[in-house]
Amino acid sequence: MKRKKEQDAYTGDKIQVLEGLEAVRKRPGMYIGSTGPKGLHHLVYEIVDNSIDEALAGFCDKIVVELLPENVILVVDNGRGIPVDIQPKVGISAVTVVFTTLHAGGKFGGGGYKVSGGLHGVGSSVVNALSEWLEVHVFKDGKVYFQRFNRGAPEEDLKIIGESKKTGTQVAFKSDPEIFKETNTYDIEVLKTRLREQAFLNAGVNIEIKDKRDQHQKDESFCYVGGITSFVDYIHKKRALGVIHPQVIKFFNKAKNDTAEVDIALQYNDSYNELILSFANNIHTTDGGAHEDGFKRAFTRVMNDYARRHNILKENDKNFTGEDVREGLTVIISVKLKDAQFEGQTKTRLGNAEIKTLVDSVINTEMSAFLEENPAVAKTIFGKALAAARARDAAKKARDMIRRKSVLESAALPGKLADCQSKDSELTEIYIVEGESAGGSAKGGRDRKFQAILPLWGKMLNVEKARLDKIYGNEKLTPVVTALGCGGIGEEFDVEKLRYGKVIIMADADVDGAHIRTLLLTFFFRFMKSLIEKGHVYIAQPPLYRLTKSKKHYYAFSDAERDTILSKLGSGIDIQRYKGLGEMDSGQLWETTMDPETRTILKINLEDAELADETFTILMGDKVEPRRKFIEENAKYVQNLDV
Ligand code: TSJ
Repeated sequence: MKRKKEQDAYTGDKIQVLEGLEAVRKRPGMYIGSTGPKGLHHLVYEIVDNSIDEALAGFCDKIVVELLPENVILVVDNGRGIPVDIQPKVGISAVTVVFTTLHAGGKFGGGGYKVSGGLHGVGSSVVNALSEWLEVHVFKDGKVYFQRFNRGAPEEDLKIIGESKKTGTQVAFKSDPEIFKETNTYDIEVLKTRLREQAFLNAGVNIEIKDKRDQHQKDESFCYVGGITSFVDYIHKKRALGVIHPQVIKFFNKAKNDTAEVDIALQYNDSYNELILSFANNIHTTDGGAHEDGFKRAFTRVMNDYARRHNILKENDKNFTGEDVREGLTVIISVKLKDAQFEGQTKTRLGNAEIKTLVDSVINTEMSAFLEENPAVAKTIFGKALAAARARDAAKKARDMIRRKSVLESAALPGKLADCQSKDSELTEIYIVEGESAGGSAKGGRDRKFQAILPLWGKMLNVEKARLDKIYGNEKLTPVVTALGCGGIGEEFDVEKLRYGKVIIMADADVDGAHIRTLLLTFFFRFMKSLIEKGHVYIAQPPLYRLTKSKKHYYAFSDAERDTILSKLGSGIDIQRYKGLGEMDSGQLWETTMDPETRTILKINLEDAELADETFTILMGDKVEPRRKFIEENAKYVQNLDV
């Protein structure tokens, strides 16, 4: 029996060793998710994560990330420097092992939990395997060590190339064009967002980013002594949300055996949305998991307990729901734990059930204590929760009424909808069109086999201020809900029932059009999120100009394009500027904007929609100053300021 066991273990080890960097180059997607821009950015995070680990170990407080010309990335830290000594087992330097062995990361660290590790936690050898070249400098023991790799293979052994008093690690790499579709798609804003987030999650670490490709980009450095407290602050300021109590509330708890810790910061604002951002080992767990579930459960219980004890909820009142007590709440949950288990398709859900207990106990003791010690804040918070509970009640009544009504009317499709003939949602599209006259042109121009038209008009309601009940009752958006056929909004929305494969928003290229686009995207983002997640939402791109020369028409979709066409055609040309969709006749609208053969439509992803949500909050919020600032900053992008 014993012999057999040993044999099995041996076989297991062997398999691991055999899996070399060649496997990474053969199936890069398995290791970094994709070979598109996401994967490219992922390389940077993998390298930076190593420096963050060094910072968390207490040996480094400064990390610099540079984007260099030719798509080269440079990361430098002032830590101890990767160990250079020869590993007895393999007879090569630890540096070489780090860059040539899969999953070598963290092997040299002493105890504790290795916290970072990117989406897939694959480490620096994967970056090396996927780089045309990679160079590492280690500053250590008064010397400068250097090694260069080509597509993962060392050019020479690690060697000493000079002397230096400083310590640290410097890695430069150029992603391999044989692997990545494009290697020039580094987006400084994407990198900044991620590095800023990492600076929030690792309080006190200074992360600097420099874009050396572009003279005009100013360097930025992120360092937050307040950690996730500053994160909550930042979110509220950035979204121009007013807070309803002055201080961010912060909790911290550590497991007795030191295998896990929980960090939570929260604050209420005067909006009706909840925002929970959760992280496990510095990885954004967009699908939540044990830490988030634990928080929600404990938070709801603590809030109800307090409300009962203080007679905020009377004997006959029902308990608050989780949503009631989280309305307007922004929460950051950051847990660090040994052997984090990431689940789900995208590995963005934390599995470790044991973390629930830790989250539970910190909320139980500290949130209760906070409420007892801060009765004025408690009063404000529970005022909000009570309002939310009442609104929920009203929403339910409104919903029931609509259901009853729709049964009576046999769930009729909206009267304004010009439906298409096909019922095959793989092929069909619905155009949501602003304005009655544009709706007319679209109905005339469409291909009725697969294109449906739903015109909307009139002033829209303010989604930000309205709760579910108002949305249900609103005559402008109800037709959208019914036409899509997904059974409602929020929890009732079932994307599987969607009647059209593409939902295309078609609005004018002016301020009002931008407003309606923002509003619809915000509506989808908040109440039909999976519609966006599944990639069903698009923006139509109508032309801005029509140029006519000798009875031939040319359409321009931007000022630049207009100028190009002008310079090609020469002079006495007629230029028509389209102020609105309604100015185009059916034929023109089909030809320029609706014909799948010639049109351009813009696919909306979750980030786009989130941005719309933020814009919306600014545009609709009570605060005049951020709105004025937003309009000023964006005035130059707005084509047609008819104010
Ligand atoms: F992984 C990597 F090579 F890509 C990389 C590692 C890239 C960058 C930019 C930095 C680092 C890195 C590694 N910075 N700091 C460290 N530290 C260690 O590897 C280290 C140093 C000393 C000891 C020790 O026990 O003495 C242990 C470790 C893990």
